[in-house]
Amino acid sequence: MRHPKRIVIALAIVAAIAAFARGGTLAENIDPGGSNAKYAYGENIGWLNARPAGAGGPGVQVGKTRLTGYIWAENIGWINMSCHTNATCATVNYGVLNDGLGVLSGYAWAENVGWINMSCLTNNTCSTSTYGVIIDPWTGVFGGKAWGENVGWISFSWGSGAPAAFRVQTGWACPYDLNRDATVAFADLLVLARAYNSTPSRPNWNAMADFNRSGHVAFADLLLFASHYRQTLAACLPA
Ligand SMILES: [Ca+2]
Ligand SMILES: [Ca+2]
Repeated sequence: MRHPKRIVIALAIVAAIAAFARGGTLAENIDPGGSNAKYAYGENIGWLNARPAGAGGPGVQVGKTRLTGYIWAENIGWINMSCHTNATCATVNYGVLNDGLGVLSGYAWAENVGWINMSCLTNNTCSTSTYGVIIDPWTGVFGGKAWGENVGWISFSWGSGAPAAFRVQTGWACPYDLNRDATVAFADLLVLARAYNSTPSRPNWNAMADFNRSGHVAFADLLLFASHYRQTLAACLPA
């Protein structure tokens, strides 16, 4: 090679542009607690990371109407949640949709293995095989399975007792509806009041009421709660 330095620089520029294209306008919201809650598992393809490169990286952003961003799969490379991720919808219009309450549908695109269907709802095949990926709107924890046309099942289900490192969790959630009756109201305030001023070692500790994850149910949590008071679940969920 006559100009190895130029080649190295050119490759670095290409890599930087690619990184910008993937992460430039994205705002991933996976693993809000920083507990490695970012992994799904494919029966034939191993681990999938919904927050590659960590905070501010090209990972998945859950929004009220759609998902964008990328999952990195250790054995098959990038999986794009939507043509909106990289502004390619004019070429092929596809993407993973959110019904606003956490029920997903639509297709993701894996650069090396093709389409991944997030739900039988996408193509009206639920009478044949009932499956799909859902996000718990109160906790942001993913559940269920997706189907890859060439790779089979991809599981987001590790059960409620699974360690954080075996699930995908997003900050897209309404934790303030503590009793899960779909409204943020007085009954939820009573739950918060019971845990008020507690820390993890206290008998009245309730991690669900520590909205800002400070390790102390305190005034800051009450303020967060108040800012969502009397909202319905749908109104409480972030845009
Ligand atoms: Ca409630
Ligand atoms: Ca707190």
